[in-house]
Amino acid sequence: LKTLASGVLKGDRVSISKAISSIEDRDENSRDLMSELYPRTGRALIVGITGPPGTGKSSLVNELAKVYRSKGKTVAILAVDPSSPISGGAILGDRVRMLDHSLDSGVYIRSMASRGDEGGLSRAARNAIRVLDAAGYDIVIVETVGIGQAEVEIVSVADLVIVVLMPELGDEVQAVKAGLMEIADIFAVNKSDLPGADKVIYNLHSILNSHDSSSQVALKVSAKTGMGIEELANKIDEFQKGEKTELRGKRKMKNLADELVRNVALNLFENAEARLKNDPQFKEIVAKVGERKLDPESATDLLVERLVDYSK
Ligand SMILES: Nc1nc2c(ncn2[C@@H]2O[C@H](COP(=O)(O)OP(=O)(O)OP(=O)(O)O)[C@@H](O)[C@H]2O)c(=O)[nH]1
Ligand SMILES: [Mg+2]
Repeated sequence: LKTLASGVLKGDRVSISKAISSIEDRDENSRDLMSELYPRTGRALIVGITGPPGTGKSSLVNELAKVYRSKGKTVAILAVDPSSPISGGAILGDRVRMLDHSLDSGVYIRSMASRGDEGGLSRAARNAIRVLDAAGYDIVIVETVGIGQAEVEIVSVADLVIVVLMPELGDEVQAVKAGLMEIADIFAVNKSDLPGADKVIYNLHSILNSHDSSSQVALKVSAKTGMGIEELANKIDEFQKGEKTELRGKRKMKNLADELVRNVALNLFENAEARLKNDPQFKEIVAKVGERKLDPESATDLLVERLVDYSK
């Protein structure tokens, strides 16, 4: 294990891949690995990119990576797909587009997909980001597909969140409803080479103006023509250097608190599940509920009492 952690810290790609797999599997090494790596994190800029399917997130990530590489910065890209099981089509598509960087040792690309458990995925993604941070990448970009709560959860660990929209989507309002409004620092209206981008910007501004959103910006970009990409990278830089550090500090602490609460809930759930399955009284209680001698809520209270000693 010591060698795996030190391999990661040296930036060895094989070690990084093994470490992320260990975290995905939550195997017996993953816990010690995280405790060795965590003190060495906190250096990378974590950029979250999310938005509805097909808006051009991967294409933008690809272009952003080019900008950073031209400035000599190293980039790790984590593509997280909460909606599809392992190796869905979208991820395959991402892989193909990312071939632009396949021969560049300054770019590391990894995808993670749901194994049917969203909470588990965002937990694994958070720790995978930490591995990449500890490995020394200057920028860690996390791409998630979609506009749901799972994406919000995954991407909210980022220092900066970019929500990617496009013309003729009509989904701005939906994205806002799904909670992206609060977490977006930059709205990138991609495919602005197509007609209709101004309308999206107009709609966004009217939504932004009705909120306390002084720090949020909306930009027109095109991953296809390269329009606005430099400006997007500059906005990211500004954000990193900007005086919003206090706000970001607060956000980080809130995210950490949320993460710990979720982890505790997940661990308790798994522990309860395992213990109940091996508890002969559990079967009896289920039977009683089946016979209507006990109602489900009272049965639940009874079981919780058996499992948890609140006095501790
Ligand atoms: N016209 C135009 N097409 C673009 C632009 N950016 C991406 N596309 C195209 O849009 C399609 C989707 O691009 P992706 O980068 O895969 O989008 P995505 O948001 O990562 O997609 P998912 O990960 O599946 O949600 C592809 O066919 C791209 O070639 C752009 O700026 N202009
Ligand atoms: Mg994509």
